[in-house]
Amino acid sequence: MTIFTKIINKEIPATIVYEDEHCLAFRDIHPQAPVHVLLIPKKAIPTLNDVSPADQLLLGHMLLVAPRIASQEGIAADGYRLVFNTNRDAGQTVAHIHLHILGGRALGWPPG
Ligand code: DGP
Repeated sequence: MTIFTKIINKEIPATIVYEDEHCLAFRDIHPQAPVHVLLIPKKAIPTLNDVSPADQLLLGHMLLVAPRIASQEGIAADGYRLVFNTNRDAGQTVAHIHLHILGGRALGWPPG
């Protein structure tokens, strides 16, 4: 079990900005931008490499929810970035897939 399962189960606190039956979004504890929200499925999937066709609706749902959160956070028009870090080279530190929603400033490219 990861720390994100504990957040889903409300065993540890987080600043939740969105929740439905399939997913949860909360503010990143180490924000890298003025808006930095993590959107996670309630289903515990370790990495994007572990998704299966059965997860198609869930992942599509997350991509529909993310812009709604961006709009709610006031960054939709100016712009934002969605990131799934996967495994070591991308710096994934929590083995429960999470979609970073980053915005509120001009974001550099390419990533470091
Ligand atoms: P990643 O490096 O892609 O695995 O991102 C994991 C993110 O999760 C990282 O930006 C920090 C955040 N994080 C880790 N533990 C907690 C926590 O307990 N609460 C919250 N709100 N965020 C966390």
